[in-house]
Amino acid sequence: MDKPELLLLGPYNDPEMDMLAERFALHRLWEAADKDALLSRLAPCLRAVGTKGEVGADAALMDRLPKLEIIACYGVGVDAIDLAHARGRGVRVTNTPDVLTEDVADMAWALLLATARRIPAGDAHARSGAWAERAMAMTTRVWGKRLGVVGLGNIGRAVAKRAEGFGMRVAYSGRSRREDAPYDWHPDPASLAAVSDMLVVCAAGGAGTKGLVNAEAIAALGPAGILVNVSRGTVVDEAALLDALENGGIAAAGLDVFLNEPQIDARFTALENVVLQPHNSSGTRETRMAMASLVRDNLLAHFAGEALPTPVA
Ligand code: 8YV
Repeated sequence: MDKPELLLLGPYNDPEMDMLAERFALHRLWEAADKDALLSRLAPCLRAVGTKGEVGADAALMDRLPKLEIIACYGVGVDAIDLAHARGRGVRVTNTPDVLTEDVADMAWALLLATARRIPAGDAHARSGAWAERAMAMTTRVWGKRLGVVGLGNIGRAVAKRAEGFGMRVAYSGRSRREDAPYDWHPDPASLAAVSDMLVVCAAGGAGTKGLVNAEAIAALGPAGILVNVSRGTVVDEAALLDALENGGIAAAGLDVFLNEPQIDARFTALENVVLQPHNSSGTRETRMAMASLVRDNLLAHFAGEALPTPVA
């Protein structure tokens, strides 16, 4: 039997695409010299699209593909997929929850420790020979401090759990109190920031959380505060964050996500009090393969007429 066709909107890692190619006839949109021509050629029969968190799928793309039945997202965040349009068209959407939770929490902690303990500056100090001349500048303690988690979903909980090992007092903000969580709840990031030394942003992206961590929250974190973001650039007021980082409004930030990725605001690269990552929190070989496997399993289930393992819509 012929393999079903699968249009990938953006690249996965090579071993993952090789794995998908065993079961699907892959078409790589980003490599097409004439994308429009590829879409036109596929339109009469293409039933499945694979995308990724930051690429998503908009209404225009869906409408180019009248036979489209399913969009499988390699990523948990589906904020860049027009879910309402997919629902209206009867297009199923799947994502990759759970498999990436612990890696994203690890990255939040890596960024927290790297910013507070100034790991990149220490590395440069040891390499450059400056060590023989003088001690590096003092850093900030992490253990025992007050951690605020914005958004206590699976990833937020995994971040909070790691804080136990650091003897930290944890609080969180979110739309509603989580009765099963042993932490103080705050209704918004500003009141959470006021009682936190460090704020880790884990809330899902999308219209409902746009600018959730606003200028008021950043100001409430204060001049000694550290902000980490592993969710989406849209969740933080980036202009307010840049102002605060430049003017001493907060001490430092560890950022994996930005507005306008991958062309991030050049003001970030001029700052010494930031540690930057290229949207790579889930970027371990193990997790990325698990994500791609879940993309495959959702697509295979769909083509077999079985229940989807991880449906969003
Ligand atoms: C990925 C993500 O970096 O899960 C998400 O929502 O943004 C990330 O895990 C991305 O989807 C892979 O390109």
